[in-house]
Amino acid sequence: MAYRWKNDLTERDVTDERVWLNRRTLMKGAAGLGLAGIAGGTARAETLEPNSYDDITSYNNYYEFGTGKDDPVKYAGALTTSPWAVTIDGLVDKPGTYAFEDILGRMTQEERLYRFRCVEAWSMVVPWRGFELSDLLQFAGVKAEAKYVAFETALRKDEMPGTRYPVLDWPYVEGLRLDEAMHPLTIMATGLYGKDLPNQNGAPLRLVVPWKYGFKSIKSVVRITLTDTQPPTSWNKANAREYGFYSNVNPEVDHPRWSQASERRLGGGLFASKVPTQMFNGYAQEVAGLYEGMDLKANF
Ligand SMILES: Nc1nc2c(c(=O)[nH]1)N[C@H]1C(S)=C(S)[C@@H](COP(=O)(O)O)O[C@H]1N2
Ligand SMILES: [Mo]
Repeated sequence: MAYRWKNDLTERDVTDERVWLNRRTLMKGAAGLGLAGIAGGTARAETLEPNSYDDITSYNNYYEFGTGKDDPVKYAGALTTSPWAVTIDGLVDKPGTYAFEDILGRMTQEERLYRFRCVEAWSMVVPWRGFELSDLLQFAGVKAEAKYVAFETALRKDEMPGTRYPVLDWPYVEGLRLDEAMHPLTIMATGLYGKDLPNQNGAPLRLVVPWKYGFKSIKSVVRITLTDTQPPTSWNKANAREYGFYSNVNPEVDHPRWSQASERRLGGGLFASKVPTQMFNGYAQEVAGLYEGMDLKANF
């Protein structure tokens, strides 16, 4: 599928994008975020057009199945995703292990069209389906002492050939500050293009934090833990000099081995074009306030 960049954002473009957002999001957007922000309108106007289903499901990073971009599509089919349960523990009122279906039954699912920017400087636009992480955390009851949320991916050595090698310290773990986790843009995705997530994209349930580098969006989550200390994260453990805890998309802070000023927007196989990377991946209007007063070079 093709994509477009436009210098002028027309009313029609904005409306097109809003059809991916349900009324609930728009109401929240109107109340808390500003409609321009929710519609993806930033300093440089842009039309968000989703990558094709094929692009999104055939070029993946999921190291539990191998480090090649096509390893997940080849091997992730072996992952048993049903039954699935998520343990929610730590500083919550209702700790427990919840069946995936029981979680879904309590959540409101919606469509979200988000930019997705990998730290390797490629990007796509993905029409996710999911629910706000804040709704799940509210259901679990976050205790006043909680300051961070830790996430863990399933570890099944028999189903995940990549985990037989110490590429990362398995299981894959990630973390967010509580205010980042509670932000309305932060979702737990269960699908894309209106269908259940394919295994290579992190079935049945994965985090999506659109203003951070893709590796923060941890796949196939089995544990969510509320803590009062900053949790360890896989890529930071592997190489702290290259990958920080925050990992906000920032064109002004280069990765030690490559520039982050621009990215390759993938699309249609042959067509990938170089586009400037936006601060917070284009979501500055919504999230910059979370980092007010912080040195984003030191807290990369
Ligand atoms: N458990 C787990 N989660 C993961 C990864 C991984 O290797 N294992 N890769 C991360 C990286 S680097 C990226 S860019 C995205 C890729 O998501 P996608 O394959 O759906 O595009 O997943 C992230 N989540
Ligand atoms: Mo990534």
